[in-house]
Amino acid sequence: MNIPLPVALIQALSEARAVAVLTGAGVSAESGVPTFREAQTGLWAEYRPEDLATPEAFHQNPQRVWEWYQWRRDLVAKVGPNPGHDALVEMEAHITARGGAFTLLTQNVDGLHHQAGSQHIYELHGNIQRIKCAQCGIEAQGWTADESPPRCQQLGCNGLLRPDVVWFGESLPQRALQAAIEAAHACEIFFSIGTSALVQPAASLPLMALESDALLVEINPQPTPLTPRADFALQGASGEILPELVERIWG
Ligand code: BV8
Ligand code: ZN
Repeated sequence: MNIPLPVALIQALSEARAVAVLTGAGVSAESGVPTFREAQTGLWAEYRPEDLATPEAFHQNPQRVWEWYQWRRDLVAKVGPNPGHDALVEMEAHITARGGAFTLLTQNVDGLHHQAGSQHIYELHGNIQRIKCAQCGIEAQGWTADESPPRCQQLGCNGLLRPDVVWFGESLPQRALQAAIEAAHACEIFFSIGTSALVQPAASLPLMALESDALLVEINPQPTPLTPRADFALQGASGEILPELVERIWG
């Protein structure tokens, strides 16, 4: 790995009592999950994710949206966590072992942080593996695949099932957002990893951390609107930088 790790960052992370981490699709890229904004492939190539991940798209063409998520669920089911996910599990273990606070705020809906073993996670945009009814909101435990999308089996409902993710124009889960805001204000170091820092309100969390005098660390191969604000902008892949950072501190 040829990205130099600033000594000041190593020092600060060795002593930090409270760390918050915001992750985006880039953290799952090295697992083989396409990032949210990179061009889609195959039969979805003609669609932009932002146009499919909306209530309007689902209302207008429930089958197309259901099948896009089914394609993503099948893809995610075939992959696993990468060294970047694993390094975050290790970082959390070391920081909590010394009595510190570690909070993982993810925009990702693929569940890979859970799979890797991270503990203190808030899924700001939901989870693609969870299915709920668009009508009564109840989580579906199973469904018959004869319809696309399948129908809710709650007595008398028969609503359309949908992924339990936050679509554009929908509010984030209140408890997760509240916890994220608190963690951003309470932390000494805030990591923004693998996110284009475009989607609100998640993209405001690093700014809240800066307002509370936290050190801001960005890990991303491309510059983002956040890069100029970062105390440490590490330009590279999370699957390379995070293991190196953990190795340097906790060896
Ligand atoms: C809301 C779930 C309102 C679905 C997603 C204020 C200002 C402007 C706009 C708004 C605003 N407030 C609200 C809006 C509208 C909108 C918004 O933010 N629009 C933006 C685009 C301008 N926000 C909303 O609608 C939110 N809702 O605020 O509701 C409201 C308020 C009150 C009452 C009612 C309503 C809801 C936002 C959530 C949308 N859902 N996902 C699904 O996944 O299908 S967001 C979607 O984008 C994904 O969750 C994704 O995680 C997220 C962010 O994208 P990134 O993770 O950053 O992914 P991206 O591809 O963009 O970038 C990847 C990065 O990784 C790149 O930089 C790349 O270089 C890097 N990378 C690549 N490889 C690697 C890597 N990094 C590290 N290592 C590597 N190897
Ligand atoms: Zn229902």
